[in-house]
Amino acid sequence: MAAQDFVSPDRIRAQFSAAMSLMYKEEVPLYGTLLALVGETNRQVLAERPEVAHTLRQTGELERLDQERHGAIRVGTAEELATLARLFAVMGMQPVGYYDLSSAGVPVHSTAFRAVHEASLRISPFRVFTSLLRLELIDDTALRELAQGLLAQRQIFTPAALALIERCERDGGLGAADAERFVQEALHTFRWHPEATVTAAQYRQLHDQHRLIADVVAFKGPHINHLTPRTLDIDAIQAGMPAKGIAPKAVVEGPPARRHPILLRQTSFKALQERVAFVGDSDRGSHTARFGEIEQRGAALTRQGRQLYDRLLDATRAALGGVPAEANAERYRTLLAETFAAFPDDLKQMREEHLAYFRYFPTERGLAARSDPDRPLTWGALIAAGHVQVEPLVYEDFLPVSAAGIFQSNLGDDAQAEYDSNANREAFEAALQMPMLDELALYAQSQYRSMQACAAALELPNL
Ligand code: OOG
Ligand code: NI
Repeated sequence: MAAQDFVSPDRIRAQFSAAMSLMYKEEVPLYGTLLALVGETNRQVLAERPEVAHTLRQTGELERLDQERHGAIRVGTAEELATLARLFAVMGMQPVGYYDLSSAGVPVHSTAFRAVHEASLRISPFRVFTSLLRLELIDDTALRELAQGLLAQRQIFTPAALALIERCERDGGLGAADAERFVQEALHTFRWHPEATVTAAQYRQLHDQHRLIADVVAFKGPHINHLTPRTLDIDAIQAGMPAKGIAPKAVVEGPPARRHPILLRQTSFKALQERVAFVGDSDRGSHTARFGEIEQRGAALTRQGRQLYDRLLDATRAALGGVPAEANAERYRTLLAETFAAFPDDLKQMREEHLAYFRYFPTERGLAARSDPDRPLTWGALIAAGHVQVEPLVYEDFLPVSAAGIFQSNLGDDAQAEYDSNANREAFEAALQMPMLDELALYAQSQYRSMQACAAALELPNL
């Protein structure tokens, strides 16, 4: 097949994301309710705040907003992770960033598979937060061996999915029929299976060590555990959930509400009790696997910006003297707002102090002034004169403290195990069999391309 007959990986990803959403809607009816609430809220924000609509139109985020989702899965072995990386590569998704969650009592480390170029993100920003269970953190040898044995026996990919991954790697792409088949076959890996691979007694053993271990080890595959839509107003969602019969977690993770949102704010609702059939049991048991999450995305921060964010978040938690929960939620919100007053909430300042990444767009006035010999010649002056407009570059990744909070709110209080912080990026990369990309480098490249394009449009090649 000639290269021009291949479906672009971006299109395959868009198809997969839509198919996943459809599947999840059937599996988790509350997800449909959540999507309706998010859609309603987004329409309201766009109607009431034309400046938000303008920005999203400018950056191309408006078209992607309704489709925008991230999912999360947890796998058990290096081989599963490496094959997943190949599966995601068919859809143009690469591993970005490393997240160590062991310090937060969750025995996993993770990466995010996503598209990396702004043109691809515009077609489909679909991302999957992917965690690898760290069996080496389980000190009970017998239990570790039970888990390893169970994982060694399972095959989480269908034979047809594996064949299509190989074909894509060999030929350099997939034709339309193969791409469609690939989407259907890949979907099976993420499906919920109500039949466990263990007896009720084994499940209990795994569960008692850590609920997450049972979730990864006792089932046929890495069921998608949430699929998160993007809202333009997470505070409205948090407030509106109870009226729709959805109970949100106590606090919104991430930065406080701001005029110019930064990074990522997230909230979630409690996991569902699922019916499960254990091996050799006529009785059915239950397991909590899937939950709901909603997020609001803001500006990607530079290294300095991120350091400031991390410092302010640490300071907030130190002042709170504990983990945010139901009982101290109000105080946490107050402290968060007070502490983050130190983070500039003004685009000009955020740009001049190199706190965030931006996109640069030529304005009508800038284009009209191309032949004017007296026009401004620096970015700052061009922006001040209205020849260039800047918009924050949207954050496409995740936050480790938030992720830990999301994990924990769904694992329950009995699951708060203690692990020493032991980030092991090398081990994760070895399992993945490819390097993780550095998200800051990706944002910097994207910003650079936008400046180049803007300078070219203004016929100012030396900017
Ligand atoms: C992943 C939790 C992290 C996020 O949005 O930060 C996450 C999981 O529970 O498997 O999805
Ligand atoms: Ni999530």
